Amino acid sequence: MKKAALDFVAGGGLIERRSFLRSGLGFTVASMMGALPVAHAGAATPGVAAQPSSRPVTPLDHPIGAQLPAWMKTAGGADVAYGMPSPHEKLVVRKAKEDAPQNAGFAVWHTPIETQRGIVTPSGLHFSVHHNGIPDIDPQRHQLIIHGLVERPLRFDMERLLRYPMISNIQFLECSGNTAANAMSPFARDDSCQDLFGQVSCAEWTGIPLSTLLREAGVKSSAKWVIAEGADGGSHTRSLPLSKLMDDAIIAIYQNGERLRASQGYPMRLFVPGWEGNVNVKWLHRLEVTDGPAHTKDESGLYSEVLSNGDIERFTFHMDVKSVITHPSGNQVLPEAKGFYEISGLAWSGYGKIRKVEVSADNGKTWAGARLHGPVLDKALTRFSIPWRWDGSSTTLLSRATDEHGRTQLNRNQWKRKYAMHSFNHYNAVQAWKINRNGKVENTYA
Ligand SMILES: Nc1nc2c(c(=O)[nH]1)N[C@H]1C(S)=C(S)[C@@H](COP(=O)(O)O)O[C@H]1N2
Ligand SMILES: [Mo]
Repeated sequence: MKKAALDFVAGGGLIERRSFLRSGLGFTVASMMGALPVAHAGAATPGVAAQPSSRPVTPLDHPIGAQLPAWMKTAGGADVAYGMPSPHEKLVVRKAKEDAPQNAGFAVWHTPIETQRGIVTPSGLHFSVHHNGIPDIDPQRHQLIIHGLVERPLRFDMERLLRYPMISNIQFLECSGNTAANAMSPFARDDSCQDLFGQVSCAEWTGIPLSTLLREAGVKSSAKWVIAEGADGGSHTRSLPLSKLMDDAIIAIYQNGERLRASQGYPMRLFVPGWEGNVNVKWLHRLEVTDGPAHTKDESGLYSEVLSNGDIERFTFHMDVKSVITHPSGNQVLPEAKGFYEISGLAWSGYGKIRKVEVSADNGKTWAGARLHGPVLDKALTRFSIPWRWDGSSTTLLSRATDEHGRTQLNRNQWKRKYAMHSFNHYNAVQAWKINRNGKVENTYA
């Protein structure tokens, strides 16, 4: 059959995904790859975006006799009580942020988002930020207290709390300092996606709607805010508007179907969908209902933004719309020029659902809509992808997300003009990855 021409939707080799998927046109991933077998992306470069090579199977390919691998000739090994990733995946791990003094109680660990597919972050790879280490809490002795401007102050132990009706949602969590290096560094650091974007994760969070407990306590009419305090050594404390907590916040007890990891706040945390990481108080033990914010140490200095005109934005809770191409991304190497690749990435918005993601393969001259993979959930990571034929020349890949409210991403120059020189929180500008002729992918400022 004669091959029809591929439909390109934008410059730089972006392919119309329906033309690619349509049967009968003769475009297979294999037909679009170069003639040479592709070196398989080994464990040394986890998550590299190359497709594996495929070629017709010959009789010689069938393993027979002595060629059978050892694992086909002997009984397998024993299983374990709690499953772990394959030892062959041992390079897929969280990474401690270099400039955080890990041993001083303040620690930041980044998720390797460029090794993930789908939208859910495995619990052991969830990013974490601890201002004062991980407390070793005995769940038998842990209590949650609700007091302040309420009719009936309440005290819950775990046993009582676990009897309440629970809800589950798949939602992202992002530190307001995620991608700060690209906001602050005058030159684009040659870092990986994990280094630059690893302070975002997405999990299924299960717990008790806070509205249930606050209603039971009977919130007084003068109440406007709630002070949430953690039981860690530094008593991490944030003030939150009562309206948001009544709306969709939960006391999270489960993460991806099992009890919270210690790193994520065992035995319970506040989960505030779409809002900056640090208000999601881990190891939660006290909620005080008040008529105003407390201006705690954790909110007055650390988590405010300075605008270029000198004004300061305080209580900037929402994480804004943002996206990043994870495949291919910084420090990866495309194994073959002039080949087919699937560009894939993640988009999210603290305001709601992602409506569209546009991708450019020619540094912003032209754009094409990527496919959003379902489910597209409220305040969750959303997977997008678009097929791409790289012609081997140096180019720059960009992604730009828009959410259901029409909020979209600024480019870096626009973002830098909006905020003061050293501002870095809530950085959500369009990310650019440079593709070098030798296949190396590099962080760049477009
Ligand atoms: N009690 C307590 N809660 C905390 C913190 C903390 O240090 N102590 N760190 C906050 C910050 S800055 C972030 S970004 C999120 C990170 O949540 P995670 O570690 O589960 O990813 O937790 C927040 N909640
Ligand atoms: Mo954070």
